[in-house]
Amino acid sequence: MHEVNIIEGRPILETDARVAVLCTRFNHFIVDQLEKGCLDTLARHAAAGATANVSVIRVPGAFELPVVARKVAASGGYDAVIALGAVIRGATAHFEYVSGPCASGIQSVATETGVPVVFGVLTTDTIEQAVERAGTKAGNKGAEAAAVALEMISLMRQL
Ligand code: INI
Repeated sequence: MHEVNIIEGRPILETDARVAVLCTRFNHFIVDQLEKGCLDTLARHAAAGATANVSVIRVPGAFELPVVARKVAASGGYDAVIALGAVIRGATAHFEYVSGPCASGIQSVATETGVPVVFGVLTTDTIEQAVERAGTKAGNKGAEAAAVALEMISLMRQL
């Protein structure tokens, strides 16, 4: 086997890395837990003083995440954006109208601006499933999103 050059991100929040965490107010009971998991993971992987460059931005609902993510990403002031929210089918008659545009909008922002925008939005059938993914038996989607953001910041810096 010939040697290959492997390029991969390291899960470290460097002092000069700027991260925006967008949190929806809708379903805040769940999203507050995602925010906690996210900030905790960032802090645990942060170089001394690095969390000073982490900003939390509150957004009305998941439908608004893409437009806010676009403004933040296009500002040039951030290395990654983490979008946190919860869309719960049982709680809305228009689940598809909110979750679909949210997911595709966030992906468009990332590809169009070149800034990683991490999809930390729960899309579940029930409130119980959302609770399970917000720091109980199925982990914490906010913490997972933070880990992805760290890896992506490091990866993008090497490319
Ligand atoms: N927003 C959410 O973030 N999650 C939901 O489950 C949800 N439901 O149930 O409708 C939701 N709706 C609000 C939406 O995101 C917008 O804020 C609203 O439609 C105004 O544009």
